Amino acid sequence: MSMAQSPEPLDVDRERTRTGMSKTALKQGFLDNLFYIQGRFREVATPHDLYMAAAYTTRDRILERWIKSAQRYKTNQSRTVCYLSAEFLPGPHLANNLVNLGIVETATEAAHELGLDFDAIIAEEAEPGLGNGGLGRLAACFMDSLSTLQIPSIGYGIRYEFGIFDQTIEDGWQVEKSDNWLRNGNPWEIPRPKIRFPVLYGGYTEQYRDHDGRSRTRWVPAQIIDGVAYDTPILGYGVGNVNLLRLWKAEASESFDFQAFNVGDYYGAVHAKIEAETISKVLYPNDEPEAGKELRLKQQFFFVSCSIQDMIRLQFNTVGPLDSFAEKFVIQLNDTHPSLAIAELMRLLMDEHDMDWDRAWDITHRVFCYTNHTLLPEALETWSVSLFERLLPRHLEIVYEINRHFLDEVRVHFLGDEDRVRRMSLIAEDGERRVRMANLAVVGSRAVNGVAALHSELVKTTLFKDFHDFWPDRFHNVTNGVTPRRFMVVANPRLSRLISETCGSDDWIRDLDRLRDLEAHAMDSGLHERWHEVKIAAKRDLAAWLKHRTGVLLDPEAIFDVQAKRIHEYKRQHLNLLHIIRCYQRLKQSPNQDMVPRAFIFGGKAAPGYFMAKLIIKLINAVAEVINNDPQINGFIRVVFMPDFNVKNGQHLYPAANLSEQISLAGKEASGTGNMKFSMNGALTIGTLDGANVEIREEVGKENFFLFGMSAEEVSQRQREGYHPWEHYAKDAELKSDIDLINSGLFSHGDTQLFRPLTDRLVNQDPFMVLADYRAYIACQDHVAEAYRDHRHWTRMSILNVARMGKFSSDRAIREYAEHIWRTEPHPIDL
Ligand code: GL7
Repeated sequence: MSMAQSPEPLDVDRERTRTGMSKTALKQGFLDNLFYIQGRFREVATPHDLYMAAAYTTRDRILERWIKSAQRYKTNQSRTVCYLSAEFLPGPHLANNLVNLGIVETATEAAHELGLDFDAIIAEEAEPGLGNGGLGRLAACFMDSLSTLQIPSIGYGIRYEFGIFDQTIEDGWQVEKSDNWLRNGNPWEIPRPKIRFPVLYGGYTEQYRDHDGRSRTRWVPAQIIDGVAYDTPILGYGVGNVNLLRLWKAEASESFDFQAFNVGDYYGAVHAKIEAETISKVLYPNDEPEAGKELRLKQQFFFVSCSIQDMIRLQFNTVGPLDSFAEKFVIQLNDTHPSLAIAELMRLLMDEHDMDWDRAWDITHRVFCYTNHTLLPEALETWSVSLFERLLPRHLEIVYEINRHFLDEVRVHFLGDEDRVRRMSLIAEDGERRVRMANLAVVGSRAVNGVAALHSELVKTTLFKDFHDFWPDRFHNVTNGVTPRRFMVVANPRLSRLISETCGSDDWIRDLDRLRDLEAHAMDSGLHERWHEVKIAAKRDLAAWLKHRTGVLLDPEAIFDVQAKRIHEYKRQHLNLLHIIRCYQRLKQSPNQDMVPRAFIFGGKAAPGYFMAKLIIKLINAVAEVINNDPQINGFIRVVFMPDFNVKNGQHLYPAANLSEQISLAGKEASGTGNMKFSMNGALTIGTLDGANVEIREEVGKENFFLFGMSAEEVSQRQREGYHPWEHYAKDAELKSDIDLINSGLFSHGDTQLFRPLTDRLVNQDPFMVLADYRAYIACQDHVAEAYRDHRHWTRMSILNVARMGKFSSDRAIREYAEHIWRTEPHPIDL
């Protein structure tokens, strides 16, 4: 046998044994971990013990690659991407790591031979819910792709002790339960008690002269808290590269504790400890910032300060002098939450490392890049100058100084345009003076990007128009993507197998454009049948899951019409509801009509303080209760709210959807990523021309996408002309009767007031123009129903949707960042 030929199976087996990947090695590893780490033997092990043993066995196999990666990156002095994000939503690690290690089958067989239920073991893992939604999940997808593309990187964030709340539904209302995800231990993280940095708060600054007689600034803080690193390995798919997710936990600074102990103030020391630890205690559960929350600002500075100090440490450990910091590192700011990093790097370079302003600024503005994720004005972060000054007095001085230099440039460039200067300033002066974090992020970064083509265009023409006039080359677009490992291979193994068989290889998992190979089979009736079977099987699984958790029984033959995302008025779950009420009224008026059965499925959390979003959840459940129990409807339409939508539960949803609801008001959803996850799993989209929907439609073909509603341009025109929702209400008899039915008390046991805040808002203000798009939406939904009747045609559209989703892999997004923004290279680690 020549060397070029593939080795014989025996060699594969020997190789797998050597690397610990053989079935025998996995079984032995599992039993050892059960014994030596969990202290259990098979007969008395709890499901959680079994999960822990499986997780450690998997982690053991990642560690060798991790150490190799770290060594290699160090000797190469590799340029490293530091992804700073207040949120990471990785989802359960075990199944994903098995996929990326390429040992799903071996592990399943090993478990089987040990008499274990492997699915149950995988289901045991808690969701690490360290994020709210799209933004945090994007960070996790990017970490997966960075490793898969072999790009050295570190994800920096906060190790929240309590992540996003668990949602339960009680009497139709959302009830929040705290998420104690660390309760049973976290086998994936490695604490690094020696990687610890002091984080300073409060106090004052003073001037002094250094030994060369130069005037310097010293910050005398009022409080010092330590950040301790906790590392989670992030393994790439089918490669040796393992990158680092480094999350910081807040602890009382030892020096401070000792001080208190020394003066005998035991209780004071305990108090300081408790207060310190609150900083990483809990994730703010809002997808937009809550004004003025001091703890939130403390959190942001906490992780940013630790991360920058860590990078400086790494710079000294590898390359040496700080002058090449911007060559060694690129820092990507995931939204404005970490944008204090700009001021913190300036401070450290000047106050701790003796640099003058110009040198420090030269490094700083070359190292940072910033991604904007929203145009919603209420989501743009600002901090009151007084709070900022109280917490970060030195940083306020630095922000002022950045602003002074910057506004001087603006004045020279736009002579006499003081209005523009006022708009571009880092400080808003109208009313209470506030620091504009988005302006800080743009000024401090060499590249700014939006997250979908339309969004990036709007960033340039609306939100940052003044900045784009000034620095046109600074602005980019990188359309979001999602990882096919998590959202296809892990979530939908049946479909993944079918795709691999049809395409003759599983190369699509690392090169999603290869899904195009499916197109050649889009008319193949054999494939149609199997495609349909795969979808039905996923629908049966979801139906069983939902029956168990909600008691509602869905018919797997019905259209599974799914809207799963945060509950927000701009996403317009209430538009979906109006269509459901329309279907209901039609069926009541002519019970014998030939309607295509539908299961309407919702999922999503509402921010705990967002009254209208919570009322929408209540209305969904109230409508569900009436419709599901109406004997005349007889299950023809069903409505169900999936409680606690998160990464883990979403994995049941994406494979089972026929129709994906992406119905936000055009111009409001920056990108969306759920739209991609559904379409990759063969759902067709009903959607507006918003966010990445625009590009999804371009890719899959307009004939395979259900489009409705106003464009972003039409929306702004209507708003300029003056929008009067009550005219729609008055003129459209069906719309009126749908809204009136809500007001009648039918869905609220006769209470005609319960949903009034919602219906009044629609009829009188309707900021997200639900009523303006109602007619078009209903008409489009009728098309959907007609299209679903033709099974062959629908299946063909479904296949083509999957075949043409290549663009929406996060691998493509990361490649674009690497090439156009970061200028980073792959550093492969040999297996
Ligand atoms: C978001 C956007 O709303 C969403 O459209 C986008 O897909 C996501 C990732 O870029 O970022 N912005 C934001 O603040 N949240 C998002 O999900 C919470």
